[in-house]
Amino acid sequence: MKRIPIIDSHTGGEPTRVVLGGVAADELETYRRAIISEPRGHEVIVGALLVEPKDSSCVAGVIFFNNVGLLGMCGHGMIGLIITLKHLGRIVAGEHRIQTPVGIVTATLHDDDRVSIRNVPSYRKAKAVKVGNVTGDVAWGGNWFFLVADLGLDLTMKNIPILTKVTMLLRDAVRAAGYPEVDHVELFAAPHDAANHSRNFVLCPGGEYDRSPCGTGTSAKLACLAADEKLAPGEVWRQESILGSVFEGRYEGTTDGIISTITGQAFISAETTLILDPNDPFRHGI
Ligand code: PYC
Repeated sequence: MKRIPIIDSHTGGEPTRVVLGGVAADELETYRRAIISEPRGHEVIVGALLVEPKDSSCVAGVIFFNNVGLLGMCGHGMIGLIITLKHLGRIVAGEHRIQTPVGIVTATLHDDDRVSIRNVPSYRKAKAVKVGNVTGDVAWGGNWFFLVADLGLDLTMKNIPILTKVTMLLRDAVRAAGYPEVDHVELFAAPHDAANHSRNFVLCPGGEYDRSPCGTGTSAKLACLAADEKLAPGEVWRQESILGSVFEGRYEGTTDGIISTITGQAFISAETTLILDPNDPFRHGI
């Protein structure tokens, strides 16, 4: 029997599964789908494999992954990881550096358990890219996004099938238009709660939608707002998800783009061990 200890959490409704052991970084591809996909998981889960950091100033290293591959960074996942490390008694309130494959992220665990993550640098690569009759920006926030404002579709739960279909078509189109790196698509509309600035729908690489407002997507949005001079450094941007959960973002300017800080909250939802029975035909996931 293969045993993989995990802790599950969710950040604004979006799940994170932290893998505490049982899988080395070079074995991740072998076990990735067993950890994420049915029958032990669900396609929407983002995995976070804890690894030894190469940089000794970091409290941990992490490799994020999902049902189709690896993720450079993951905002909601980083918030979930920090709450998991607190749950394990490995960290207390304060600042903690975490090494990711795309750079070091500084996370602050606040006394009230909110978490702020100071993300890797974000920037807009291309403004007003036209795909058919849709125009959007291509930006990096730790992952690659195509960001489209006001497509005219209501960003509500009942529209999730059509929003998923449209964003998948947009992703194919923007890749064909010369941006093959784009694997997330983010639609924006007016917020439902007047306390917020915007509502989003985010298509993730494996075809699922982000239940949270998407940390890296919010960083990409801030990079576009900064480039358009629509948001000043230090000003707060409240991004609402399709569920109504909220991340608060702000940025500092740099010559290479922006450094964004995203604040949210995560909750532990399970602590268990996955078991892969060698006789189970679905031990590696469906
Ligand atoms: O919060 O950055 C994020 C994220 C990426 C994919 C799912 N969530």
